[in-house]
This record gives sequence, structure tokens and C-alpha cells, in this order.
Amino acid sequence: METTLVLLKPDAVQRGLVGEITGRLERTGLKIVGMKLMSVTEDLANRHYGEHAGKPFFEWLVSFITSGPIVAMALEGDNAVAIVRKTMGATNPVDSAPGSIRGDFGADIGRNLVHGSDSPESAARELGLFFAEGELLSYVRATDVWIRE
Ligand code: DAT
Ligand code: MG
Repeated sequence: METTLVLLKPDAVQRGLVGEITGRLERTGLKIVGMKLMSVTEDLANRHYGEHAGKPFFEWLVSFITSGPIVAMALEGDNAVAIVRKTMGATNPVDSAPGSIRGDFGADIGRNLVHGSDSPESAARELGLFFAEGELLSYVRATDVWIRE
């Protein structure tokens, strides 16, 4: 079982796509175990996107993610990282397939609506940045037995 971090970026909030995107992620069967509307400080943005420091788009990335409220979400399930990445679609809107979040709503490589951790290791690191202990809940859904063995 994995838990992964999803961020609905400021463009998703501003465009009124929080419900649409959350619904798509929920319908995969992954379980929401943490969720909050929040602002991202410059310090948090720098730490979250640390792997991209030095790249030409890094400053833009930090200014974008700090430009308005985001929704941070923790999703749990078998292969949660890969399932979220598939549901999100590719980074570049030229490559993101129709039916994916980015493929359906994204037209810019930067303003691409969602972040999803790219590995279980990244997920653990990023979840620690965005959620305090106690903000991630463990609970049973009545539908769990219909979703996984
Ligand atoms: P992803 O968000 O698909 O994991 P990433 O980790 O490579 O992609 O990059 C983080 C974000 O940085 C990405 O969502 C959008 C932005 N970005 C990536 N490559 C870019 C580029 N070549 N030009 C502008 N922005 C870029
Ligand atoms: Mg990434």
C-alpha cells in the first residue's frame, strides 16, 4: 500500500476545477486520507521543488505555486503513485492523453493543474512537507472490499 501527494495547483483552484479533478482522482478507488486548502510559502515551494533548483523554469515554478491557494491531498492505495501519475497525464500538454486531467484541461507545460509525486520515495518526502503527523487519517470505507482484495 502506498500514499502519494497530490497538489491541485493555483490554476486548478482559480479555474474552479477542484471538484472535477478531485472527483477523477476519487473515482480511481484511491482513498483520500488527507486534504486541505492552503497557501504555499516561498520556503515550502523551494523545498518541494528542490530537485528543479537551477533549471531555467525554477523561479517561475516557485512564483506560480505561491501565487494563490492550492489544495494538498494525500491519496492511499496499491500503486497510488503510478495511478495518480496516469490520471494526471504527461507534463507536456502536447503529450498528455485525452481523458487525463492535463490532457483535458491543460494547454501549457507550466500551468498544468496538478502535481503528483513521481515515486514512493518522493511521496514520503513530499507528504512530510505538506502534512503534519495527525493530519493523515486511517479509516475504512464500506466500499474498500469492492476496490481491492
Ligand atoms: P511533473 O509535474 O510532471 O512531475 P516535473 O517534475 O518534471 O513534472 O516538473 C515540475 C513542474 O515544472 C511541471 O509540473 C511543470 C514545470 N516544468 C517542467 N518542465 C518544464 C519546462 N521545460 N518548461 C517550463 N516548465 C516546466
Ligand atoms: Mg515532478
